[in-house]
Amino acid sequence: MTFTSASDIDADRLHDTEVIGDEAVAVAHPNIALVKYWGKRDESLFLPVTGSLSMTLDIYPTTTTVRLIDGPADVVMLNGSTAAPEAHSRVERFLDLVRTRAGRTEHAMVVSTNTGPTGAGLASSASGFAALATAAAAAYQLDADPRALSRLARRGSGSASRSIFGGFVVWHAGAGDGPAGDHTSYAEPIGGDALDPALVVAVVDNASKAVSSREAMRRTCATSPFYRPWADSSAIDLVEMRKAIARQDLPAVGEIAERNALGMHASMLAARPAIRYLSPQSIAVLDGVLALRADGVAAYATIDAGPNVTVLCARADAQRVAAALRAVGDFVDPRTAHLGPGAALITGADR
Ligand code: 2P0
Repeated sequence: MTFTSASDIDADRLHDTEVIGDEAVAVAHPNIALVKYWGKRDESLFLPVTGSLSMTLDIYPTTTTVRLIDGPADVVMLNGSTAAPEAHSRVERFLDLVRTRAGRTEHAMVVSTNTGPTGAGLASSASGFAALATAAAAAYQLDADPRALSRLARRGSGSASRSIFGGFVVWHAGAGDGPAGDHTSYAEPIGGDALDPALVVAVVDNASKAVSSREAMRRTCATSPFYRPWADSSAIDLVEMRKAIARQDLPAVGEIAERNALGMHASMLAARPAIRYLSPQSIAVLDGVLALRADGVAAYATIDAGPNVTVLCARADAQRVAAALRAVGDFVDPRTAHLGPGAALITGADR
């Protein structure tokens, strides 16, 4: 594991601070939803409209250090640079939540290194806030079991609630609003790892998206006449997906995942003004997936809030799928992922 310490990256920024001594390092992986989270019923508590189900990946980890400092403000370093104001505020607000719960007041230096594309619809905020929640809870000595950590991570980014756990994970929408919703909206692993699929991530564009998923889901909920039908059908997809995973039925898992994702994009296309993450390259990859199926390969697409397409298939078919996607065009750079682990603290020699 590559670990860059805070002092390696920006020793100067610590000149007017004193390290208090409490430090924790955590690693977390992104997850790809097979039944999507798209829409909040409560923006401040990050309560989703629907439940969702994901697969935690074993690629693109984020490593985050939280070090308590005796300084005037939080210091946030993302991928070796000082965080932009908006990202800084997001981290600061999250740390405020942790500090309030822990009854602590010290500021922190946060150093986060993400190995995947950031903000490109490949779940960097999921791995980022899952790692931050895990490291911050430890640094501030907040007593949090995995479910409490999942609820905490949710407050940074909804999808981060799922990256606390490895394998297949369901995030419950929860019941009610306010504290009741907050307590009942958490993620948990559901087993089913015997299915052991591959996800071939067809990266067609590494760039950060023009419209954030937060804004896009807000606009979709508020203006798309197709949003409610999608949300209603997604609730059915979630029930059917859990059954398909339990019976290790890869074609059913793939069909549900593909229809759920395309329905989500359809609801965005009907937003006013429309949100279109799909690019001509995305469509070319979707055609490639159809061609694979016509050739008898069980391959199914899912797409998050960006142009990159992720293709679900059997582990044994992953190389063939990656080769077929590469043949779609030079713009496709496939990476193969499998089921990955939940967020964890890194201790001692592993650092
Ligand atoms: C998902 N996505 O289920 C869906 C599918 C993108 C498309 O979760 O506002 O970054 O921070 O809660 O978690 C992206 O949304 O949004 C996302 P916030 P988040 O993975």
